[in-house]
Amino acid sequence: MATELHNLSDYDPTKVPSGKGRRIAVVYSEWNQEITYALRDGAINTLIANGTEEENIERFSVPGSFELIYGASRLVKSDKYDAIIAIGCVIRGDTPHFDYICEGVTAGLSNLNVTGNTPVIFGLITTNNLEQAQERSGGRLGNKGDECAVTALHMIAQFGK
Ligand code: DLZ
Repeated sequence: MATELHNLSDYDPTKVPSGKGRRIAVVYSEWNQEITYALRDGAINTLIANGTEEENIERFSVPGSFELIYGASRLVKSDKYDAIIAIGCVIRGDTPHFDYICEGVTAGLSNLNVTGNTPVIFGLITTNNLEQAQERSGGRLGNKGDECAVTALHMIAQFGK
């Protein structure tokens, strides 16, 4: 989680395993796209900066964060990827949808990590307002997409497939 003391984009490049030859899928939500595109691009740029070839990174869009579950599930089943990064942004409004979506996506992606053999990285931002989301998608607190990319490379290096 981002805090005043922890910037999401801070990492030590000498401690990040190389992404060379790794195949990584990035599935992202179109809902709140101002945020999710910035997260997606952050993840992709960080993967490339750490050696992943651009042609080995595939992008898949889904309408909303809830559809990340199905999208990531299909990608796990394809067995084509070393890791899958799931990116979405849910902003609390005057709707109970916030809680349902956050809980649903968290449970769905968690379940894929328990049952599948491809790590699914949790790139869902859940915030009270747009400003907090902006702070975490390239703003004051860094970019959660960067953190997801680094996490994916660590998981691949640690567990392989
Ligand atoms: C319906 C909905 C609402 C209210 N808010 C968000 C949101 O903040 N972020 C997001 O990614 N998706 C939202 N959605 C859409 C749902 O994720 C989903 O696409 C629809 O409920 C259709 O299944």
